[in-house]
Amino acid sequence: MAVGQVRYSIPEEMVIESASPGARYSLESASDPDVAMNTIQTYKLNPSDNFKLNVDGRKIPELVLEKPLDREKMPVHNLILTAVDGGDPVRSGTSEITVIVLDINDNAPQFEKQVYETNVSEKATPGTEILHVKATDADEGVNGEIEYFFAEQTSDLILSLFAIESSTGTIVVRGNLDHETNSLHRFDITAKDKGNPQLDGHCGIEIKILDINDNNPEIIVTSLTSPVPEDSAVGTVIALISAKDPDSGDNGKVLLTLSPKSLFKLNPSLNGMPINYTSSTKFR
Ligand SMILES: [Ca+2]
Ligand SMILES: [Ca+2]
Ligand SMILES: [Ca+2]
Ligand SMILES: [Ca+2]
Repeated sequence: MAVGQVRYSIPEEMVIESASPGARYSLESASDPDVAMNTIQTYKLNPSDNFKLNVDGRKIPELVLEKPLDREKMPVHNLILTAVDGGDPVRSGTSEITVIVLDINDNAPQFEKQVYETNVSEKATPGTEILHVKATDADEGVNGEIEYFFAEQTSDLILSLFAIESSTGTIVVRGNLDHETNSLHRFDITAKDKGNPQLDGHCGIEIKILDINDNNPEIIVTSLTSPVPEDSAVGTVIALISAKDPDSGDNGKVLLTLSPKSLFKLNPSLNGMPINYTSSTKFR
């Protein structure tokens, strides 16, 4: 009885092509020099989820793919074909069949998170690393090699402010960030494998730009009575002023003060700060 080893390389199933179910792989028939009942009567295959055995009229066994192969689940299938003769005593021989499943690019890169969020100071300089994104791809070789890019349709503003290292997924500052102009940036990153055809995956990025106190307060005089008549009564409103500071929180709060020797007083008002003339001393 033949004892041998057979090796097959079969692509994992993708669509209705390559090794789709029903594909047949002819196995050399085992040879048995005996004749009649003593020659090979049956073949058996050890249990397999993906293959079954078919023996045609000429008693040539063939391996039939019953279920798609998935290299990512099982890259190698070891099958044992047993040939049994009809003699007495029964004799049998086995062939080891090794099926190597060839990779097809059937997995898209997948990011570890759907959305990555982080904060960066508006004073961060170009080259500062902000964030790492990471995607994985279950395929083999180039089918599983990933590169990172900004998604198509990413705005010119984003492209001017941030950069991504395609091989590492590191996002760095590229331009000058400004909390006062944009305190939050949202964009998408695409991971592409190098298979043919190429598959891709996406994730979202949200970068908050943290404020620093980089703006001086500005005083705005909205109305002013000038000159002021010297007999103005104490309490006369002579100017409405306001102040603004585009920074956020305490960085944008403004405290207005007048020099202590001033003849004027600051009073809060709804729409600005009226300066009241409060001194009884007339001024010239
Ligand atoms: Ca694959
Ligand atoms: Ca892939
Ligand atoms: Ca400020
Ligand atoms: Ca600021």
